[in-house]
Amino acid sequence: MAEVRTHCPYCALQCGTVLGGEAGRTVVRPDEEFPVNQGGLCQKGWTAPALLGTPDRLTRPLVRGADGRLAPSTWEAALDMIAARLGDIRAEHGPDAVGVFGGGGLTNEKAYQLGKFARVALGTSQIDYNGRFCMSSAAAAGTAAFGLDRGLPFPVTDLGGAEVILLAGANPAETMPPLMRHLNKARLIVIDPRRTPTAEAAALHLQPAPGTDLALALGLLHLAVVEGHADQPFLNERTTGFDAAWRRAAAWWPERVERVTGVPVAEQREAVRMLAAARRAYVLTGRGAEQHSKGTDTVSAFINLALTLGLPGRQGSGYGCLTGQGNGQGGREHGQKADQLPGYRMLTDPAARAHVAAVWGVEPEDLPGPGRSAYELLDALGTDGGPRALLVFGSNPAVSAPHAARIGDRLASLDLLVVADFVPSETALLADVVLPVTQWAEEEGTMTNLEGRVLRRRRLLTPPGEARSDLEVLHGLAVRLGRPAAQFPTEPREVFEELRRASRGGRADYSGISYERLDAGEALYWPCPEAPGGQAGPGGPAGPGGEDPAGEERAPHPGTPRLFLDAFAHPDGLARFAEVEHRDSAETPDADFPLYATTGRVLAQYQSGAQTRRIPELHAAAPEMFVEVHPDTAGRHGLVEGAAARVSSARGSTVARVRLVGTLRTDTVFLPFHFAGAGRANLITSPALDPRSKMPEFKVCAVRIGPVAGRPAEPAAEPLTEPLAEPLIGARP
Ligand SMILES: Nc1nc2c(c(=O)[nH]1)N[C@H]1C(S)=C(S)[C@@H](COP(=O)(O)OP(=O)(O)OC[C@H]3O[C@@H](n4cnc5c(=O)[nH]c(N)nc54)[C@H](O)[C@@H]3O)O[C@H]1N2
Ligand SMILES: Nc1nc2c(c(=O)[nH]1)N[C@H]1C(S)=C(S)[C@@H](COP(=O)(O)OP(=O)(O)OC[C@H]3O[C@@H](n4cnc5c(=O)[nH]c(N)nc54)[C@H](O)[C@@H]3O)O[C@H]1N2
Ligand code: SF4
Ligand SMILES: [Mo]
Repeated sequence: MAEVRTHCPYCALQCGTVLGGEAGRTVVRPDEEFPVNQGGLCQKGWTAPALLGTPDRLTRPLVRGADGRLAPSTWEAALDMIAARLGDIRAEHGPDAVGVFGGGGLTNEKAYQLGKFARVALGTSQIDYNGRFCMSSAAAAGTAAFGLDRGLPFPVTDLGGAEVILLAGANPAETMPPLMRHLNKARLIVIDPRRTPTAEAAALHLQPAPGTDLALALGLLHLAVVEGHADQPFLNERTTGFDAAWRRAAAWWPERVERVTGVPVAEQREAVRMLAAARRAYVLTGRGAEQHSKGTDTVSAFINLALTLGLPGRQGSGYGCLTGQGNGQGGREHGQKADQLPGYRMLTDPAARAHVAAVWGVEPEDLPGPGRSAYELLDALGTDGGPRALLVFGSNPAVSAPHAARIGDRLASLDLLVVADFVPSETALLADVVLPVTQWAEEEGTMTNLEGRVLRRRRLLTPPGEARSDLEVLHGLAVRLGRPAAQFPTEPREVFEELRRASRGGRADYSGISYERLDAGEALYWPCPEAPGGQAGPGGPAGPGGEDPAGEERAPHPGTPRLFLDAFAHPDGLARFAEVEHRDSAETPDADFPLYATTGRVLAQYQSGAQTRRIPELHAAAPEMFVEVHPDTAGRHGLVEGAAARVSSARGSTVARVRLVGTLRTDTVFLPFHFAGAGRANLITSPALDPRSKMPEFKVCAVRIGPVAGRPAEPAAEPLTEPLAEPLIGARP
């Protein structure tokens, strides 16, 4: 039986798998040798092959006809039609009238090519991607503190050597189960308003009100200093800016923190004592701390705490962000972000523009400037001055964007919506043209996991029907838009070779990484410049590199598993404290909307659910929208276990089945965001954005909750929400 070593198609852990069998009978098992999952897989990984042959898999292009229905078409007709309409829209409204929305699940090659396609073939500045909704706050704070943003600047296996790990707003027991093998060796401190399975596994669970982590982190820093745990030699030698940060934290004495967060003083003290007493400790953040209108400052406050204790830049300790999507790390390095060029370069940097323009064979002045961030882009669709056409690759914003009803209206107002996907996602169902693409097991490429290690995705199967790879789609469109065929290759390896050159000398330098080295089994973490070993300081990004004539004789650069051990990546080598202050969430409970709502994930569903809702075993495990409510709160609002509830915010409402959870805060309800239609959590979420990262406030809005009108306050018998959207071939909703 043919077998390939590859990786799970879902989250950033990118568990190693061995895939075998043939179309219709593909089987997966964990790769025992891959150190991240060490033979483990979660339920989603085990069942991933089921999506390859899902009954409503897209295998032919679909074009919406004059009757308003999507109907099968040919690739020629579909691509010709898109190119012609894009041409008209550009001629009438200019190049920025076309927008592109990418995804953190795309391979490095696709993410790179998508950014190049937008800037070179479309000439538009209007490109961003769903990673903006994911780890952008951590990226902004990490870059500011360390000069470089690699989610974990150390291998995952290092976590197994820690004595204490603080998890702020992360629930890996459900979102990355195999990671718990490493985490469980330490005593965990979990900060989460809910008593999650991760919190159950913790030595200490701090349960703040949603949106108050910034005050809590300031308070922990306060205690660390007044109780004498500041690492003074480390502060002097390796950091700058402590005094300004301390001036803020000095005012956050424990009783004040308890008043704002609800976390008792004794628990704050215990957390600081545990961290300070550990010889090796980590502070890790997840979306719970990051998806706020103050997400960047909140992460900065946790980094301040880690720096005060002297954790970052030391082997066996540190700060990290648990990046989420399969290629959430690589997806933010190669230029699909509004302000970025490949190699994690900035679009506003003249040297970066000159370097990348030379690789692309264009003039630097022809590269557009930075565009709108993800929510701002979606919010501007079809408005005066906003894009009139949108191409979506690897996202389902009709379900996953905040204030989803508004975004649904914006998508519907476009002159042209094109969605490339392998399933009829809720966004695809709104499109004028749907392009069927290949899935993980049918394609080659690379992914960069949450530790910055570059991995090979390998092909086992031939694509079904007429499905094409995203690279082929971009090629077909670029050629029709008048670009030379050779400028948009369709072979992933060829694209990667170009990506290497484009990233050379950038912050995320991949120039020393090749398919050959990866296929030979090397574990390569960026930066990995083409210069031989020792040319790039392990503490910082590679220099211009790659041109050392002696390089050929010496061993190639080994990559950089651990960053910052000698120096942080700022020019002076010092880490920077951030002067941050607590502020309220954009919305706090009031008389009309007396409760906090927060949102997140369950084990059996992935993201917008477009993939996992189609897998019978996962659907059975998590079939419909629910809302977690404390029994006292439910009682006050006329709800019982299993009843149909309406949860309403200032923007709209969603329908969910009540789950009584005695360990939840009484002022908070929780909703997963994996469900579609009337059960979308994002019908209620707030589009307030972080001013720096432009991260939406997915984790806090103010709501009221009650029985669905006309229904008795008793357990509802029938399913509340449809698992899948309307039949594919149908009128535009
Ligand atoms: N099963 C599953 N796994 C996944 C995914 C999935 O969709 N499903 N998605 C992947 C992706 S893209 C990502 S980004 C990661 C996300 O991984 P996580 O960050 O672990 O996931 P979330 O459930 O979004 O948020 C984590 C926790 O934050 C808590 N929280 C809510 N509000 C607050 C707050 O104000 N403060 C604090 N401290 N905590 C708060 C929630 O109760 C939740 O338990 O998961 C990845 N893995
Ligand atoms: N309320 C609330 N909303 C949230 C969050 C939250 O915690 N709460 N979390 C946010 C976060 S962290 C994230 S990451 C986003 C994710 O939200 P989305 O961006 O909607 O993520 P997915 O559901 O993974 O959508 C990916 C889509 O692309 C398709 N796809 C997958 N791989 C490929 C590919 O290689 N090529 C192409 N063309 N298509 C592909 C899939 O079938 C799917 O339809 O949601 C955000 N929204
Ligand atoms: S933890 Fe993530 S990568 Fe591993 S099997 Fe589950 S979804 Fe796949
Ligand atoms: Mo994410």
